[in-house]
Amino acid sequence: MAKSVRIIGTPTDYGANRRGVDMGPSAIRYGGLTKQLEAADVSPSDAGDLTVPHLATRDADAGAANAKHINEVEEVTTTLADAVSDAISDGVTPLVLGGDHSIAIGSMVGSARDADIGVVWFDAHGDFNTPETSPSGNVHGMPLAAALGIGDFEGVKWANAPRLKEENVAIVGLRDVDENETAAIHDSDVTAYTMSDIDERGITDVTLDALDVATSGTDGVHVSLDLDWLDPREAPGVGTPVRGGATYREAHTAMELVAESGAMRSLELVEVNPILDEHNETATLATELAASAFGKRIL
Ligand code: 4U7
Ligand code: MN
Ligand code: MN
Ligand code: MN
Repeated sequence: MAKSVRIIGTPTDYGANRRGVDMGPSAIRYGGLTKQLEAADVSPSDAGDLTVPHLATRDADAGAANAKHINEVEEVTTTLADAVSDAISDGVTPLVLGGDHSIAIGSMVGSARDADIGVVWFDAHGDFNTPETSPSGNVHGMPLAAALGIGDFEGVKWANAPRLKEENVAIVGLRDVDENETAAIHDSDVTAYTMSDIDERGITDVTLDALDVATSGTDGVHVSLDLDWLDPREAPGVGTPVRGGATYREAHTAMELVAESGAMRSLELVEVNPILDEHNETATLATELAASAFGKRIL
C-alpha cells in the first residue's frame, strides 16, 4: 500500500544569516518532488505553503541581537508544529520543506506532541547554540538546543519539544562546530558523529548507530536533513557551506537506511537557498534524497 505523505512548505528565512532560503519550498517543488515521491511508491498530497509573515513586512532588526527575529521564529514554528501534528493525526507522514533550520523547532514540537520521538540530524553544524553561546544570533544555529529545552530563549513557548530526550538525538556529519557548542554537546546526552567518524567507520555503520540512538525506546524518528550536510560540490545552494561534507552516494545510502528502518515519523528538508544554487541542483538533490528516505529502489 502506498504511504501517504503531506508536503508542508514553510517559506521562511528569519533564522538564517542570508536571505533567500524562504524560496526553498518553491525550488524543491520545481526540482521534481512529486515525481520523485511517486517513484518511491508514495502518494503525496501538497498542502501548499504555511501562511507565515514575510520578512519585508517586519522590522529588519527585530528581536534581540543574540536571537534575531525570535518572535517571528516563534510564530512560524508554532504554526508548523500544528501542521505537523495534524498530519500525523490524519495518518499521513509530514514532509516539511524549509526554509531555514529554525523551523525544525516546530517540526520536532509537532512530531513529539503525541509520541516519544528520536531525532537524526544530518548537518555540517551542531545547531546546538543558545542565545547565550551563539556567535551570530541566528536561530538556525540553535534549534536542537531550543527543542531540548537547553538555554534561555526568553521563555518562548516552543522552547521545548515534549517527549524528546537528549539520549534519543543523534547528529551526523559534523565538521563546523563553535567552541561553546562543542562543550554543550559534550555536556549533553546527545550522540554526535563527525565527518571523521564517517571516514573511519563508513556511512552505513554510522547511520545504523544513529538510527539505534533515535529508535531506542521511542515511537518514531524525526529526520532533519540540512542540505549543507552534503559537500558543497554536490549542494552549493546553501547559506553556510562547509567543505568536506557527505558525498552524493553517502547521502543516498544514509537515506536508504532511514527508509529500511521503517521508523521515520516526519522528514524535513532545510536550508536550500535557490539564490545561491546552481541551476536548482541542490533543490533537485533534496527531492532525490527524500525519495530515498521514503524507500525508492532501483530494482
Ligand atoms: B545551520 C553557526 F557560527 N554555528 O550558530 C551559528 F558558524 O542550520 C552556523 O546548520 C549555524 O545551517 C548554521 O551561526 C546553521 C556559525
Ligand atoms: Mn548546517
Ligand atoms: Mn542546520
Ligand atoms: Mn546553513
